[in-house]
Amino acid sequence: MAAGGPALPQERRLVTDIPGPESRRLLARRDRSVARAVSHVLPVFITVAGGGVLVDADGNSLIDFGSGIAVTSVGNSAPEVVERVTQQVRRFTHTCFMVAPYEEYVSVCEELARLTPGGHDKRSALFNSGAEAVENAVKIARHATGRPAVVAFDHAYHGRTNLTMALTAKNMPYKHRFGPFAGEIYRMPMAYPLRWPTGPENCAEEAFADVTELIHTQIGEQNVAAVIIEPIQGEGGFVVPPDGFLPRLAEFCRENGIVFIADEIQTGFCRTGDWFASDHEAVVPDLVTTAKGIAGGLPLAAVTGRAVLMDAVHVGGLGGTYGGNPVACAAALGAITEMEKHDLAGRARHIGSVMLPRLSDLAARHPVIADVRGRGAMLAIELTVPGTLQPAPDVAKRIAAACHSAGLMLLTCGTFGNVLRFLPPLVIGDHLLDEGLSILERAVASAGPAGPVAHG
Ligand code: PLZ
Repeated sequence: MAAGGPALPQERRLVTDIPGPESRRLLARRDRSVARAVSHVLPVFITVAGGGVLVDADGNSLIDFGSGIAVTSVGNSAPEVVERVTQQVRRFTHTCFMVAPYEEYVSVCEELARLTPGGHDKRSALFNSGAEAVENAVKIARHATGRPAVVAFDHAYHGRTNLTMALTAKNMPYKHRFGPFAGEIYRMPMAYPLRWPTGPENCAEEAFADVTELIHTQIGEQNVAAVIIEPIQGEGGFVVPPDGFLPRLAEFCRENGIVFIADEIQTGFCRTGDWFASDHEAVVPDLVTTAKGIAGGLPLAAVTGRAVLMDAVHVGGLGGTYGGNPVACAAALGAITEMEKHDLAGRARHIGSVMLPRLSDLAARHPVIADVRGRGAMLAIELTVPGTLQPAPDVAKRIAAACHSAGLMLLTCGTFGNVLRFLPPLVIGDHLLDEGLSILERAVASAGPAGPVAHG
């Protein structure tokens, strides 16, 4: 059995079409047994992965610019993760922390207290998925404040469960015909520099003024339990709010007894070049939700926050059968060790410094690229009909398809489906970054013009 991890040859290698015959055979099996609603970016079946590559059932080795949606930041099957998970699986796999506790859960909560923003007294509770963490953050905020309303933003993504669908902004594919949705969710304009009506230079100031006025007139500050925001929006298009917006929002929450929740599920654990994206402007959220990168690919999520808020909830009020599963906790402790040992926050900044100039050059040559944005190893380009803000999702789809055929795993995102995002594992080698960027450059050059109908 071939082993993954960093020892896997770090090379792009195409030996068949993408997808190849073996993947196509598995896809036919998939079609007969798996719900079609669960879809794929690229239907190649993976057999082994590590470092910056994914190897498929036909023996193709793809460059990974997706990290399984910002999860395998430490690389697939990272040595410390494999080691600790293996040991833990041999010792015991489950007790349920609510039945009988174990040290690994406590250690993860200690690490979360140490690494998340702010030096205040913190507590954490562990869950299985990002959506579950968000749900619980809202439960905690409502319980602690005794208030009902929750404020979320345009272009937000917080999950696919009922409450988190209500928080998520985009209809297709996340919400369409899945309602009715949870109540007391209020949506506010997002500080989106490229699309701010009076220009990016006014965005921070005016967005903050709009949000606070809408909260005042439509909800009433004293009715708001929480404001939840992704410090850099993920699925909604890698929207980076302008400097000043997040600190002012956090301050407004503090002044009005509103719990400020940073959803760091996609941005957290070194992805943006800091431990957390909130660190960039020294924002200290009251509650932080984490998942994805926390555990090197095993399912684990957390809510971490001020002890007074977290411990406001009655004993037994939070939990779940699998939350903080010991194997997932062992993986998290291994992943955090990898991040510190290899300074992966530094690696994320390095990746940004390699990719940003190349992307900016590309944008200068191709007016279909309206914006280059992001931080660290969370980067994106937004595509529009040249000279306009009209989204060009058709061009994004063609570029992604060309990259896929050339052996580069690439994801799209955005409310309008017109953003190409780059989320390589933080351990990816510079030669693969370089090769991936060259593939992207060729795909952009041959993508052709934006079509007349641009919405999807
Ligand atoms: N909050 C900021 O990015 C997950 C979604 C993929 P779960 N993003 C990937 C898809 O199409 O389902 C995400 C996120 C932010 C919450 C979540 C939800 O995390 O672990 O997918 O539930």
